[in-house]
Amino acid sequence: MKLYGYFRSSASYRVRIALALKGLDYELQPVHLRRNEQRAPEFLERNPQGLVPALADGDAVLTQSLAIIEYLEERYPEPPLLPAGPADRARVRALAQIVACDVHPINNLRVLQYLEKDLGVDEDARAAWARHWIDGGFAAMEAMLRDDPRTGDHCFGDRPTLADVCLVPQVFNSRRFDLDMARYPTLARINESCMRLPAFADQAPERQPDAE
Ligand SMILES: N[C@@H](CCC(=O)N[C@@H](CS)C(=O)NCC(=O)O)C(=O)O
Repeated sequence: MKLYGYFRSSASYRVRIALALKGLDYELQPVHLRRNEQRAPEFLERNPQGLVPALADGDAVLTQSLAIIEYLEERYPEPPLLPAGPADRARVRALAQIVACDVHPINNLRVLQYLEKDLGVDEDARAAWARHWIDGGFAAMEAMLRDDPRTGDHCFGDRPTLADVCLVPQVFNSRRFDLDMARYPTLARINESCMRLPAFADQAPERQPDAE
């Protein structure tokens, strides 16, 4: 497999964690977002959306981090990243989608660049924008997780799931906007539990070969 990604991309970080949790080997092909390599014709042939990550597996080129991770889950079921029961699986997916569908898309590079270049929004206001939308998602996750008996060392029980795979990169991303994690003690605790595992810690952006 070949992963097209960027060290600081949180969607790429999700896929790196999933690959690591499943113990899968792959080749990393960096796509430098600040140099706009995601918009180069050869990358657009792989992903017409011009976004990382993309995962090539044989002739298939997969895009969208959650679709990629679900593909890995189906192809390499062990260890599972989703619990067994349908309602539990829906809960884990819901937590993951708060980050992946409702928080991250309004804070990614192209959105922040649009705010800056097209709408003239200054740096402080862009950071306030990001904090506002991350806070909305994190506050909801905190409320869902805080007193729920299904919460353990991780978002669901004591083993990492898709929800943790999405949470940790978003926590990393939030530091760039000076978000105060003390407001979300359960999320902060789960993030620490995850970062004690090599599959999460080794995939941190600063540890990637393309890190600057
Ligand atoms: N929903 C997509 C989001 C992908 C995405 O936004 N990727 C960002 C990096 S985290 C990107 O490639 N940004 C390039 C740009 O904004 O130009 C996924 O989960 O894969």
